[in-house]
Amino acid sequence: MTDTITLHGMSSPNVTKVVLMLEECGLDYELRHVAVFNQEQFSPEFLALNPLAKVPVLEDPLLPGQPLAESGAILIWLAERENRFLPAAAGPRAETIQWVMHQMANYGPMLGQLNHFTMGLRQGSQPYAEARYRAQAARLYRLLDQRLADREWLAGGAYSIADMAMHPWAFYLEQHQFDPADHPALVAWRSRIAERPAVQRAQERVAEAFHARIGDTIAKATREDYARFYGFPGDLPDVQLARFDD
Ligand SMILES: N[C@@H](CCC(=O)N[C@@H](CS)C(=O)NCC(=O)O)C(=O)O
Repeated sequence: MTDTITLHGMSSPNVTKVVLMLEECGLDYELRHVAVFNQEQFSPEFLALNPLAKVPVLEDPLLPGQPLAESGAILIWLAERENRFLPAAAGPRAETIQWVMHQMANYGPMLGQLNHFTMGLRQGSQPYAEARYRAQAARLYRLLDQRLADREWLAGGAYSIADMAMHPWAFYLEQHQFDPADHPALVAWRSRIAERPAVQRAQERVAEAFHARIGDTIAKATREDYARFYGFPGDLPDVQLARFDD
């Protein structure tokens, strides 16, 4: 462990949300790329940091010997460490944590599954799964838009870790083929956040540390790498991966 904070990650929303917070707090940190498409998350060194083999993981000199996984827990830790972006008063604090949990329990898993069934696999190859997660995503995008219709920020009356947790996920709206015109409050909130200097700095750091590398790791990934990434013990079952289509 070094004297600075180290964030292990890749260019994904769960990692980006932590970089947003590190930048908002003006902390010194190092970003370390983990090649998840090449099984690096299963190396003994990384498994010692997170036995579930997922990024992000934060190593913080203020938590010696205690690498922290789970992006929501990391955001709450940093908010408490810095005493920022998580209101102190009981009601606003509970509301903010509620929306962090909401993102972690609903938006991350459901939108993540929709990504899996629409972006990784050959288009249209899993119609039931695609319809199931598209319906879930529709509910979640609708809720976000309704929530933001009469407030500037998601919770607690101020910009907070709830907004940071949700913001990187909200960019899937168009990729998931929902119409931004049907979600005007969501889109306005997304732009408000994107204008923050800390958000722009975070995006530069993520691009510099991770974006350039992810293309290489995907290009190198074998069927075995994908099987491991998707959690299958042997080779992939008979699914149609867009990446290996001829
Ligand atoms: N609930 C976790 C999810 C973390 C997660 O899904 N990480 C993905 C990248 S965004 C990962 O590391 N995948 C590699 C794998 O599953 O092998 C969090 O929010 O931190």
